[in-house]
Amino acid sequence: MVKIIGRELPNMPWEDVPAGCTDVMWRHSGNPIMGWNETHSCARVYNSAVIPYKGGFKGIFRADHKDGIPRLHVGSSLDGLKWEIEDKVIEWRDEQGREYNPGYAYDPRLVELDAKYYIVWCTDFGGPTLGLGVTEDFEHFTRLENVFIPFNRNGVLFPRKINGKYMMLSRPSDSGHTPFGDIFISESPDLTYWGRHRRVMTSGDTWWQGKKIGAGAVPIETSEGWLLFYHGVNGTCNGFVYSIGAALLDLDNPAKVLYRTRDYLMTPQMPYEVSGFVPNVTFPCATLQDAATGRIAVYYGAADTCLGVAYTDVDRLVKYMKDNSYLLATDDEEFR
Ligand code: BMA
Repeated sequence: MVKIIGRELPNMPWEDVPAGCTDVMWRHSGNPIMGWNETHSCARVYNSAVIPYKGGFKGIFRADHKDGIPRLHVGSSLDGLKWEIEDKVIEWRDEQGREYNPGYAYDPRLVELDAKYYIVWCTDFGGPTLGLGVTEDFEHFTRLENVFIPFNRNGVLFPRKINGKYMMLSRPSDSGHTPFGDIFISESPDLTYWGRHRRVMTSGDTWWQGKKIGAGAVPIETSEGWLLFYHGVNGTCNGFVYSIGAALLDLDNPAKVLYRTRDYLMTPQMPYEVSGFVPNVTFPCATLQDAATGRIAVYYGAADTCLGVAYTDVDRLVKYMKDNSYLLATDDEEFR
């Protein structure tokens, strides 16, 4: 049995695999769990991150406002499915106490690390790059140093130090819609200075992830390696299609890919995934998981319009990955 290494979370959202479903991941029957006009200022809530907090759940939500600009909001939930989103935008202060409000902020990831909650998001820094901030109570938010210079997106922090270093996955990009992109890893002694960059995974070969890839949710520590949900992008004549895949990274050296899904786990298929503000997008940003049962709930943005949940269990998924893995030549050691 493959085990999740971490806490038990008996109150996380869950539904058993539907009768007759042969897929490794299946959608929540009540999808989407949120979308248009959740609050007065939030036009659409989608690519967002959630975490267990004091017996319930907190989230950092990407909401595009009616001026079209994406911003970050706090949300709370008792069951991980019904959420109260705050209408006011997160107000950052830097470490000197000065106010900081990025021109735009999107695609947050959220991780508990050293008993604090860290947020990585795509921020305005004269071009998109990774912002980093921390909170202890989801009321006061401290902005830390930006992680990288532009252009970079899809920053995901590991939930613990590895060999004494903080580790972050990221996806160097361009200033626009980026028709390329691989997943890299960088390490830091202090969350300020980042280096020893390695390329972890490349796009290419299998069509669903042939254009670019990007880390999705915070990696889940398992007995077999770090389980990473990521997005893979295909370029069609009508634009990009964002699907969801998974990889298993070495526990001590997560620059090393052990297994990687040859086929996508999920691709835009449901009406709320294939139609919306940006059609054909499934974009994972967070998971909840229960170490006792191996249950995993994946939170993903759909069509840049709404938020969905999908389920899998770790034993079933890792077995599937081992049987259906497809490593690219460029995932090999010499390129790291
Ligand atoms: C990416 C990001 C995501 C978005 C996706 C599809 O570049 O901007 O926020 O979901 O494009 O539009």
